[in-house]
Amino acid sequence: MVFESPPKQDRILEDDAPIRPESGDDDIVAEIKSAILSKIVLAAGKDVKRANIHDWYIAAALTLRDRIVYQWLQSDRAAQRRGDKRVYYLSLEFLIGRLLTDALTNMSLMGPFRTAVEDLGIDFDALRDAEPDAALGNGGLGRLAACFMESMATLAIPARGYGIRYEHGLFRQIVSDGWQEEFPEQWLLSGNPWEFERGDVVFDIQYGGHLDRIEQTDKPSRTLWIPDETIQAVAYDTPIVGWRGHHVNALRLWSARAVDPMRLDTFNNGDHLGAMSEMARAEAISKFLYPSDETPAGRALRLRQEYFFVSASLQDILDRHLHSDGDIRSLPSHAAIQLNDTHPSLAVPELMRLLVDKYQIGWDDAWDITTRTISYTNHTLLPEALETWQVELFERMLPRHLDIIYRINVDHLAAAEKHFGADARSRASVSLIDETGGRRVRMGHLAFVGSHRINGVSAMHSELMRETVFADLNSLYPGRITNKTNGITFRRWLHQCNPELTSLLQDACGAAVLDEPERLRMLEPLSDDRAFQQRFQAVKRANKIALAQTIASQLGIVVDPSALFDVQIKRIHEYKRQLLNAIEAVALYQAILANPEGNWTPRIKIFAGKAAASYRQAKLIIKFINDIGNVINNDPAIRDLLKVVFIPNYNVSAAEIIVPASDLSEQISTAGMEASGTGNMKLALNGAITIGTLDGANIEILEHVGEENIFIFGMKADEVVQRRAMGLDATGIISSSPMLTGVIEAIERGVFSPDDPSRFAPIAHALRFLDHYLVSADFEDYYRAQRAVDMKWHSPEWARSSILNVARMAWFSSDRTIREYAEDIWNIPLT
Ligand code: 26W
Repeated sequence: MVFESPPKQDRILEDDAPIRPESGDDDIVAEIKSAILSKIVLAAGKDVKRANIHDWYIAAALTLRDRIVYQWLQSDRAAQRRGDKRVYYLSLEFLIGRLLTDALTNMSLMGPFRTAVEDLGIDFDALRDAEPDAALGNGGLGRLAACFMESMATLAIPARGYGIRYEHGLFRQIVSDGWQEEFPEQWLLSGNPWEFERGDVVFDIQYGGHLDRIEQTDKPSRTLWIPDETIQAVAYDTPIVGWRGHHVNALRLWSARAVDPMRLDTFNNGDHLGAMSEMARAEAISKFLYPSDETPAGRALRLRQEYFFVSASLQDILDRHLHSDGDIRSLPSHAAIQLNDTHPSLAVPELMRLLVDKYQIGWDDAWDITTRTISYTNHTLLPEALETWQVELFERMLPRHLDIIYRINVDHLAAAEKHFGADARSRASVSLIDETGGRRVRMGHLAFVGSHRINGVSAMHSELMRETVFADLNSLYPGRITNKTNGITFRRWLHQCNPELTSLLQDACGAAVLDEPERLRMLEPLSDDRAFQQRFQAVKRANKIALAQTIASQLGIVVDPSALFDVQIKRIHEYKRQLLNAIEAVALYQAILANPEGNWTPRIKIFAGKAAASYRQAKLIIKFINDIGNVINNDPAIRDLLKVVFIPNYNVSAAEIIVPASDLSEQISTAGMEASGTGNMKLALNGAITIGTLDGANIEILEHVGEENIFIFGMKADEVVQRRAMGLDATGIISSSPMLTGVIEAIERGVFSPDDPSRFAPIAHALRFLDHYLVSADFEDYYRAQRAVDMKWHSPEWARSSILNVARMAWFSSDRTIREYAEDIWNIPLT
């Protein structure tokens, strides 16, 4: 065997190893080749001659995994020995994408592996593309969790991510005749080489049943929960390698299974079919990711999922803590539990249940332990996305947890009464139970009350948390809300996805720029240097040619790489306003038709994103984009000055191709509605200039890049509130804008849907009378800002601004974000 002894550490840890060495030295390449060949035979059980590209991918991944495992065990042992505090990141979503290139980059083994694979006669890029994209998340929140896992490993913070091992991740999107269709995703179909099934880490998860109160003479009464359903959670661990391979953490995902059929009454009564259906019911819990984004799922299965992963994770955390420390009371000094949105809020009552019912700790002590251990990140203030659950459903599924929530609420409302006095409105507004129209448990309030820190994800969002949704809670518990502006991992979103730019940056700022992103500042004096601008633009052009090839081969649309690539890639949602971008395309189309000889800037408008399957208006917007594309792209009168392209099945891997090829980044949400955004950071880091509203982290991007290097337009958050208060009718705005009138009338005439002229009536109607997202209200200013983009595109100022965007993005590294969490929330010292 080739890898019986640990690989030579000096190779992996070399500090100034280049990101992509031209080729590894001969013996390491030979070692890798021979290991890959043995994996094909011994792990896949195949003759090398019969191996297909997928077999090669599995063999390469297993070969790399062997090297990671040594480092992983070492990281764990070292943390254990030092008694380090650990972070537990609880998230229903981890949008990790592919792992091979990530792990290769971070292990500094990209060069040797590429050489080894190609020496074996295999196309490395094809092998890389054979890995399915792990899409265990919907969008921003799930991708943030993945970036954070990588940054925690990079900063050598002992951490573990906890989530669900969904058998089917986010649906595959097919665009058929312009309409989105959803198909199940099958990432596990051909096996997953990264994970380790932990057959010995299994917990019982219980639901339903009833409570018994046991009165005790000299002590408070006790409550016994007698559940009527038990299922099991089995752990699967995936190693997450930090930059330079110094530290490796685990992502632990739970898979649901029925208890041993021999333990099922139905089975023992001879009802084998009944037993099968019980098994299917248990396994349903980890079958699908809920594909909703910003709209509550509202289904019992979702609540079952939430409890399933929370309970398994907490049992695991407490077991581990007791094993290493022996004293359950010291939990807050050894564990920080971070709740990624409200989806894991049940951690609050579950930790209380385990402490009080299982470990017999008094209520007040248990509450102190709980609040000192847990903290909560909020990712959205959209009222429709704030999770609540019907009390009746809760009581049926988790009676003991509801009981605990009521008990927490008693103390909490007593504190509220003291604070707010007779003000019943404030008391009702902070209660864990919403009594307006059917009683519901407020998961955001529950997470807030059970946490010592609550954070928003951009400066503006955290401020709006204090002023709006959590205003009363903030007044009751002042100082708990803090801001942690999001970040992105530069390893994936620069080094790996844009290797050519990375080499140029290494040339310009020194190789250390890979470890110290602040060095990007050294680009500033080069931003005016014509020779440097040309090198920078040559990289961008090469990336655009690659994207153009993908578009041509996938969609049959030919786009000119010298045109401006105007990109909006994200979930499709009305508040993100893909519609504003699309109607601007229509307005521009009409303007070009009216003045074909004008000095127009050739543009390719590129859209990509998925709509929740049940979100009708978002799906109609996808159809609208495709239909206007059909008309515009095929109209010879505009001579290719404008094209509209919708790239189907947007996912992490698609983003890795689109982001480096973008010139203009569309971040145009209605002000006050996008909590942060992280795509805005990825695009700016790769040299795209932002056109955006004063929303979320755009504001901080503006502060960093400077106002001459970004295009800002539109109403501000407070103006949005004022304008909505005046009503949603946009008739006045439309009549004062001939351009907008022209656009809406064309939509209504069926110019873009001649086969069904009324198809887009709901869109025209919203633009005219229900302008909740201020698409009509912001249209003129957006159109103006887009013409300023056109002007700048033709001047050397474009390259300058683009370079300055890259130069000034260091602060948006998720390493910075994680350092702030470690200091202010987790209380973990960093060296
Ligand atoms: C209950 C249904 C549901 C599901 C998901 C409600 C809300 C969500 C998420 C909070 C949606 C989400 O991904 N939010 C995004 O989080 C990113 C990371 O912080 C931010 O950058 C985005 O602005 C925010 O929309």
